[in-house]
Amino acid sequence: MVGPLSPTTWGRWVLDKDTCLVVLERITTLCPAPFGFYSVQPLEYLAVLSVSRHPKPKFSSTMTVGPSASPKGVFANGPQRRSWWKEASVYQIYPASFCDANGDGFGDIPGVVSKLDYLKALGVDVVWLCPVYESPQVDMGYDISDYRSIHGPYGSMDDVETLIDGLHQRGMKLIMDLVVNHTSDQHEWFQESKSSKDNPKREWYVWKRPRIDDQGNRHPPNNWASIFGGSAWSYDEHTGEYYLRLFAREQPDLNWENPAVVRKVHDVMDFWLSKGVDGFRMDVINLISKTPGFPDAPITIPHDEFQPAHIHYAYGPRLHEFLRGLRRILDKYDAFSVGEMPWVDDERDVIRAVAADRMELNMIFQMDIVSIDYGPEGKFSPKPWTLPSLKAIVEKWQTYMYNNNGWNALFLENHDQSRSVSRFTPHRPTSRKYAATMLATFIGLQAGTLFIYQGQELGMANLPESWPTEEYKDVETQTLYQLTLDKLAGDDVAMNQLLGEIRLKARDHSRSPVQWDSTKNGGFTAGVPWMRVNDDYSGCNAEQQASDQTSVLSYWRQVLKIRKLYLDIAVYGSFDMVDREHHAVICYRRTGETGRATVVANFTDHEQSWVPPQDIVSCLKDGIPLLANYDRPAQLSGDTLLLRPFEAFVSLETETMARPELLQEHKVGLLPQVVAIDAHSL
Ligand SMILES: [Ca+2]
Repeated sequence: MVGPLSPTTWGRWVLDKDTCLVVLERITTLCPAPFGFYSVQPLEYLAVLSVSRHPKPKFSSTMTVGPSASPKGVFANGPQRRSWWKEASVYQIYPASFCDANGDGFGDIPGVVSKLDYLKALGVDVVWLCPVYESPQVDMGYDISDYRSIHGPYGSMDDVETLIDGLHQRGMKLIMDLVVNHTSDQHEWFQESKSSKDNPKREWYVWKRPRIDDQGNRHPPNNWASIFGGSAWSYDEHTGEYYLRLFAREQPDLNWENPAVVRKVHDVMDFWLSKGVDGFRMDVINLISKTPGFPDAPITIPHDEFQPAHIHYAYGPRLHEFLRGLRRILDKYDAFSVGEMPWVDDERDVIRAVAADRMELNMIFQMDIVSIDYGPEGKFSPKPWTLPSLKAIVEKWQTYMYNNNGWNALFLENHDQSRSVSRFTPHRPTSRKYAATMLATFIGLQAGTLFIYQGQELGMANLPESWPTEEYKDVETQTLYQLTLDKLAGDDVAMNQLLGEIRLKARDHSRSPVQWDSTKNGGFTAGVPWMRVNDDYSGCNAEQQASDQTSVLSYWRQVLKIRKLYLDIAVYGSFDMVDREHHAVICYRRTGETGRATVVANFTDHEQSWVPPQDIVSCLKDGIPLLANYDRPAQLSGDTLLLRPFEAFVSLETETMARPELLQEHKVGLLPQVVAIDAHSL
């Protein structure tokens, strides 16, 4: 049927009575098919043709994938399907550090309620609230002991209902965390499960008999390592068996092979969705299906008793079935889902979970950007990164999702990452707002659903270098520091390197309290904050920035408005990277049916000369400036663009350019509206 392609290029056939779905795993040549020849670039992957068996076959669905795939390729993509969650901007709240309403030093839900007008003014559509459920807080709320009640210090169920109502009254939505790979060991389900081998809930968790060696010694049932170190199994003396826990011993894994567990998870989702919650961020959702039989993991660390076992749980055999089950519940409410899927690196595996036709997740958090500086030994080993490598990641996911009817979640920060302005730019205090607004431009004009983490909209930075390690509260940071101190005592060079990495990447940086005003503790609490407020709060806080048209906060408001005003371009448009190689300047274009935006950003703290391609030059000459972080336009000298430190702007060509009356119709006033920042303060 398809001439010179060898049988190995045919991935698999899926047949039903009417159609024959052919999946080509890899195409490296001109590809003849019953409908003519298709020019496919070398090393493009995975073309899916749906071919009717009727006499006049035609395409019903096509995809091209791969590093060289182009939106203008032969398999043209149809228009992007529109959905409210694609057009939404999401604001993530880490409740302990957001706002403390009762003065006990911990943020709480009434604190969130008190800031709803602030969030509305920012222009976000959705609030994602990290776990606030009943929990012993072994893992900051990701160990839930009751899915239907609220952790006391955060507030009450009434407070959650007030929050939902307050958001809905303002036209915003709420998504909550769904943590269902595991529960807390204090959950009543686990308490019952461990009470005896014949308890009805025994099979709600994964219990296995010990492995006994030739000398009669007891061992865990297999060699899987816990993600937190040591064995993935904990022994229960009372019943003489081990239970599986991929994370802490206090976080037993639920047994998704048991239909009763799946039903209970669906019930929990129904409970919250019927209360008015609009969707979920799903914690480590790819781990819910494990290889049956729990075989040993391959030995990749020869001297360790326990081995990384991602191969047996990161992409298990029933994952897609389980995700479709979750989706059926979400669809009853037109609700939203974003999945966390660690250790799934292959884009083909990702698309199987997020492509629109798959009816699984809406999108996942893909981690390539936020692990760009992970060294050979992980997060806290150093690795210099380059702008071309960042551009390659951006281009890969932007074009891949566009071409495959998938969707990106755009983010530079969250509760597990440090502050982006400190991590990705070499800014000084005087240039911070340029750097922060440059990053807002870089991420904010890409295709996908935009996620902003609390304080990012203020350009909040990492903790001061002068702070001692005792100010770092995160168990990850403290454990690593103490272990390394024990191991490397006296090796000042190695310890200083570690400290440098902690100051750059520790999770503590994003967990310091939000800086609301210049009063004591940045207005976060009237009491003693659980974690020290960053020293810079008097110069970097929401109150001051709200009334300053040149602030980082004002700039973010503009970015969010532009996404709304130019949905066709900024949300649904195609993506083209312009100059892949330039070491300092990033330029990309977004093209929709009504126009095109060109985004330019200087990632460095000094001036750059850049010679753009000719069509970019004409766009810069003729386009209207939609957004810029300097008050005067970048200078074009001949064909060379001169960019100031961290300069970023967006230039727009659209059919409405010559028709100001159309611009008048926009809800937020005339464009272009350029945010002016005083260049002399650099
Ligand atoms: Ca409180």
